[in-house]
Amino acid sequence: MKILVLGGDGFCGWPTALHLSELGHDVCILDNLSRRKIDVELEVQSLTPIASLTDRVEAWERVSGNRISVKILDAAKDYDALVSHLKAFEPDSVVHFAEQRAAPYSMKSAAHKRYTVDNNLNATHNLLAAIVETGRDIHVVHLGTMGVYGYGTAGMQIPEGYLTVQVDAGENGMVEQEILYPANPGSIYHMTKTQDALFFHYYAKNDAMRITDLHQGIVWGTQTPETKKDEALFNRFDYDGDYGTVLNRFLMQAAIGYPLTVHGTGGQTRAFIHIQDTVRCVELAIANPPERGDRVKILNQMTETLRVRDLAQMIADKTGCEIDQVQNPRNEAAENELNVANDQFLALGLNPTTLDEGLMEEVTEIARRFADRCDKRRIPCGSYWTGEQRSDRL
Ligand code: NAD
Ligand code: USQ
Repeated sequence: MKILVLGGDGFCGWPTALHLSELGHDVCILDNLSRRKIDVELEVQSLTPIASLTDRVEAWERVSGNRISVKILDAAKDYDALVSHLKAFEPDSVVHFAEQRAAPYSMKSAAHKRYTVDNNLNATHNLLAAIVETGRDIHVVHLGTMGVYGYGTAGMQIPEGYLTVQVDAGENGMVEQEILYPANPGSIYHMTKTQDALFFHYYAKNDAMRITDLHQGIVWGTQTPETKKDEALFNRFDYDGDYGTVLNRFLMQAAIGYPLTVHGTGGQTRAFIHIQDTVRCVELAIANPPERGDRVKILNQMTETLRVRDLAQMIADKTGCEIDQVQNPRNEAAENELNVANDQFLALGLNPTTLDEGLMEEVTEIARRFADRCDKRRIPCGSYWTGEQRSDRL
């Protein structure tokens, strides 16, 4: 199959591109390298040294014999070039990772909010409009987020995208409808994903486009069997206060003896998935597309839920690292319960990788090995959700 991976230079996109290439697909990476430029803006680097995209694909060809082609292009801005590339490469599927994905980065300032909205909504909408313009039947697999459902306590199991509701229609009695689960974003970044969902709903309905939206939890880990094959294939590892996600941050903090930065009481419960399962889920989603004319196929891409303070305690017990309860810079529920359905991926054959000692060890090993690359000044979160929180801090 021919597969175009938008955002294929990023944390999830790179190991996915390698995995799809390993399976024998003809893969092309499309990326504007914006994530590397944001590292320069934030004066931080991936904890793992990462090779340039050119060196990455050359190393992959050397170790696997498979060629991955590269197209440097801004999907949010270069619409005509995007159409031309879709016409030239003729993909069967497009995997769409190409968005600004950090909630704290999206909340740093008005400029960051506007950039995140412009980039994410235009990248997604340009892709959909461009596919219609090519006239080809291309399956779109988009990486969405569990955060579209919101992080309150739902009091029920979170379904996979759709909710059956009953409305009292007066003299017409009770009316039953299936609706998209009500959007409840917790940051500007998460809001862009809820808007993406409406674009998908519309294009599936109007143009019979085949679309799969993967509502993914927080990804942890760094290596996959393919990225381990050569140092030039190593995946990025974000640890800073904007892009580092909670579990990888804690593993890195433990490795360098930095007290684990639990926000508030740490009562936030979140969904998690290991990077090896991310790439496997994308493989399964590509192999099982919806039919033309079907509604958007939505799958919850997560394997376990954990509370932040339990996560911190687990890592502290294992490493002896201290826990520091810091003021929460985010505007989010201090405590929440979370119960998520993920039956579809399990039925398709996903065998979940859970947070076991071996894997944690592996990540900690990576963190220890590259500890000298860590700039401790970049660990605290300096992005506040509200002006009040910012001034409390000053
Ligand atoms: P990332 O920032 O590491 O990768 C995104 C890639 O897309 C980067 O290489 C970037 O340069 C590229 N990109 C961004 N805007 C672009 C544009 N306009 N044109 C072309 N390329 C562009 O992020 P990631 O962690 O790999 O996340 C990928 C996707 O998965 C995101 O959409 C994110 O919302 C979703 N996701 C990630 C996680 C996680 O924990 N990392 C969890 C759930 C969902
Ligand atoms: N947190 C801490 N300490 C830290 C960092 C985070 O307690 O040092 C807390 C946060 O306050 C939050 C939770 O941990 O309650 C998760 O934060 P996170 O940064 O790990 O994850 P989040 O901002 O939700 O975003 C990440 C990805 C995003 C993806 C999302 C999936 O960056 O792209 O969409 O996870 S989900 O959370 O399921 O919506």
